[in-house]
Amino acid sequence: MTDSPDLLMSDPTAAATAAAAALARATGIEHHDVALVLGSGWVPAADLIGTTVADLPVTDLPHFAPPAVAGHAGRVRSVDADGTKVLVLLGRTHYYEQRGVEAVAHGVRTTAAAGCRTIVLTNGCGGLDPSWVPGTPVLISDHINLTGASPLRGATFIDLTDLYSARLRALCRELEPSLPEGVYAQFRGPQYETPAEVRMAGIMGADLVGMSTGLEAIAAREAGLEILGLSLVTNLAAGMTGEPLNHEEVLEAGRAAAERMGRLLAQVVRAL
Ligand code: 8IG
Repeated sequence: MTDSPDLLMSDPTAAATAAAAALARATGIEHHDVALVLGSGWVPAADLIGTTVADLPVTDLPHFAPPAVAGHAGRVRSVDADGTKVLVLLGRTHYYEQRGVEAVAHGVRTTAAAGCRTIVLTNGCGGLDPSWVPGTPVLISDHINLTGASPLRGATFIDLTDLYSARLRALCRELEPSLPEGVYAQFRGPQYETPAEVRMAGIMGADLVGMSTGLEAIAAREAGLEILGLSLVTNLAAGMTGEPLNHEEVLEAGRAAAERMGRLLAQVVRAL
């Protein structure tokens, strides 16, 4: 099928193949090894991962949407981490942008088409454990998808057991034994939760609330990628502190944690 603006909707896999081909042309790197998606709070850590080989706006690649959120950079980078070729997406398309699940999954599918076998999905999120102060990194152990959506089409009954690789979580805990684990509940957003929704998520078994990673993880599993999920708790979830939530606090927690997260990611991509 030839490329056209409609390809993302008619054949998302072909759209990802087209984007990966454009990426190879733009970066000069034919195949990448590891994908890294940097969410809110993680972008300042990007410079610490390795040597930047190429850096371009995602909109230079076919079927990528421009970033909708301040603090979501909308760039793609090829980084060399001691020989490991890391494809870094700085920013992502969220489901609440209403561009469809195809746009949400396009970045993940492009990394698979670019040769990646492993993907590290990061996000900024709200935490339900009061001991997790803003700036605490948490390994995602599982998720609860509360969006009502899926990136899959048709009778695609894929298994989500061990979606967030136990092997990769164990590897992270070898690097940083104090890393806690938690279940991530994905809400549609863009509004933050009500305090009652946060209590509901806790009763359901969630420890983290966010707006991104679950749908991407499902698309990544379908694409055959091994998945590591890392959340940065940038705020306590709504209703837990008595203070309202604001986006500036999220960005500040990311800036404050950048060095620690950068060091962690640099170690992780080298150990995969
Ligand atoms: I950063 O408290 C960030 N993203 N749903 N709730 C949800 N998403 C978030 C939150 C939060 N903080």
